[in-house]
Amino acid sequence: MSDLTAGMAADPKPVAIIMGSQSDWETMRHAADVLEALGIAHDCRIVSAHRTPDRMVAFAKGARAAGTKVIIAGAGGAAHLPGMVASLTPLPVFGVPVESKALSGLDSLYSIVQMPAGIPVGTLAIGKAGATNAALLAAAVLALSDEALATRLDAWRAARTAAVTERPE
Ligand code: RP5
Repeated sequence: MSDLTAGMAADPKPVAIIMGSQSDWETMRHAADVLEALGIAHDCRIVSAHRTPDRMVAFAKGARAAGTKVIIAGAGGAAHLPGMVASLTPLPVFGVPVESKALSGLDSLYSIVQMPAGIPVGTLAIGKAGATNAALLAAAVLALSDEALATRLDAWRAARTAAVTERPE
């Protein structure tokens, strides 16, 4: 276990949200909000594939031993973080393409979604919708072995259904 993940083992959190930059937090905070609402412990970290590659390797190699079950990785532009992390851990990795200034996130999406066969990254939509849905997918995975969480997730979904009015107001 690395220095980076050593602290995580004492207080294991099933979901790790990582992002390439502080600037990604505006998007990735929506994943954290959903996990918070569902009562899922999570850890949020800035892990850049090109600015802090050693941190990325230490995180990815130590994540399973640290008790992480699912990784949500957000990045923008040449967004190699989710794929690199997926190559270093057997844990499921959900990638969130962050909307970029230059190409509105299409660059991020293409960088994340086109993984060659053998190293999967579950790729979500660009931006807030993707971050939100990454958290919901992580919750669904964890709910397979956690009945209490499955009940909370059902309630969360039922509340969303109930919030849809029959006619516009
Ligand atoms: C990527 O470059 C990050 O994931 C971010 O989306 C993008 C821009 O980063 P900053 O220049 O805002 O730090 O590595």
